[in-house]
Amino acid sequence: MFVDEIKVYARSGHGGKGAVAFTREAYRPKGGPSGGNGGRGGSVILEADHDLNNLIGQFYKPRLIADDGDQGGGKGMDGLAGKDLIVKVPCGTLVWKLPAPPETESAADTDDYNEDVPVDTADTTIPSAIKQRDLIRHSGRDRAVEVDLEAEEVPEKEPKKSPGAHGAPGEELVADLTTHGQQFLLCQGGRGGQGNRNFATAARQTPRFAQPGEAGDEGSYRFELRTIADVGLVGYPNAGKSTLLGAISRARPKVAPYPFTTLTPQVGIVEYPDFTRLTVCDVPGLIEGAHQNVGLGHAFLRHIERCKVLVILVDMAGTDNREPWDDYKKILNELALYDPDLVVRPHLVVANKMDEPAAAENLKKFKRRIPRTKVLPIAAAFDEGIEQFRKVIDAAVATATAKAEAAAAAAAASAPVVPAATARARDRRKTKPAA
Ligand SMILES: Nc1nc2c(ncn2[C@@H]2O[C@H](COP(=O)(O)OP(=O)(O)OP(=O)(O)O)[C@@H](O)[C@H]2O)c(=O)[nH]1
Ligand SMILES: [Mg+2]
Repeated sequence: MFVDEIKVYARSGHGGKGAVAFTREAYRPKGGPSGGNGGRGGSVILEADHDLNNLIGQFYKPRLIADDGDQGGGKGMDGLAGKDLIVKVPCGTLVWKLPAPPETESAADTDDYNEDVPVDTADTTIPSAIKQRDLIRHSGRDRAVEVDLEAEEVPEKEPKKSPGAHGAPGEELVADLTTHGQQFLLCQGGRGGQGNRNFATAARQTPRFAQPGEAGDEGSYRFELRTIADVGLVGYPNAGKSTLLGAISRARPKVAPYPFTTLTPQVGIVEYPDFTRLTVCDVPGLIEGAHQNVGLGHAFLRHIERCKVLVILVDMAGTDNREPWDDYKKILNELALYDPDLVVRPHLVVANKMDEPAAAENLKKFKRRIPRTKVLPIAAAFDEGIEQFRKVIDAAVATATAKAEAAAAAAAASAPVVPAATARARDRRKTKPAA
């Protein structure tokens, strides 16, 4: 099972309470306060791990609860700290904090409501075949209200939508774990309380109180995996994406002549003679209306969001009477509807199935209809054009990386830099009292 999105509840440990204790031993009848401190609660920590490729671990354990700290003891003994809970997640996991649920109506409020409508004096009745009967009935403290289901409006079920590139409304992005070993403190453990020996003073030699421990953090989160790959393969189902991935890497995704063969993203590694590597991600096919959840919907597009280069693979043979130029436009449209940023991302157009008789004619028509787009013709199933494809994606990724680095350097250069000496002088001026 492939899990790339999961909601979890996380809670760190409660701090242990401080102890109230006094030393009594031979030759020290009034040894003074000796209550130890409570231990701190364990924290919930997320750690990125490159050996994982999906969030299945959290599917089976969606409640991430760390240990509480132990309470302090006598003789100055501090309580044991709660053990931190380290949760491994795949590299590329985004952590969204979900909004807190609205407060539910308390029992007291419900009682008030019932007081307003005294049960015994309620004169609302509905006719029945035998006799008039109460609309509101009760047995002991439990009361039931009869509801006319026909009159009630049943809200229409909305189709489940993916939260999109920027999360669902109300969600806040709190972490993005991209590199192996990177950690994020999701919930900080509560502090332990101080024991009474900390409160002894010359004037108060027998403090009979101690601090309680503090509660830890808690909250609901959504973990979302966005695969980290250099190149993303997108296209209609059956265009030959998996065949192409198998031809350029050692990945062996399932290939079959029916749509939606690939149900989960597949990542392959392309190796070059100079020992450089590229990661290529094949996502399930897209069709028109994917933004309305048609087919497998937009759910898997999150896996190509981080790709430096996109490859739009078009079935140039026009299988099932489809028109390649239409497929291309529809794919661009679906990408734009998911995230407009994806369309301006560098993308290559690759024409597959060029071994088929109709492909050459279709390619000519494609170039006529979409003139300014360069198309690379290949036949993935027969290894034709594969070597050139490997070179083209290598060059495109190198260009995209260089551009991104230049943009980052320009952004860093345009940020105002205050020399250290100037900053120190400014701070001195700020703190210096006026003469
Ligand atoms: N003639 C020909 N057939 C091809 C070529 N490449 C792929 N095919 C066939 O096209 C069919 C679909 O190939 P897949 O690689 O499964 O297509 P896909 O794009 O991964 O499809 P989904 O996983 O359903 O989205 C298979 O029967 C392949 O054998 C090609 O270059 N020429
Ligand atoms: Mg496939």
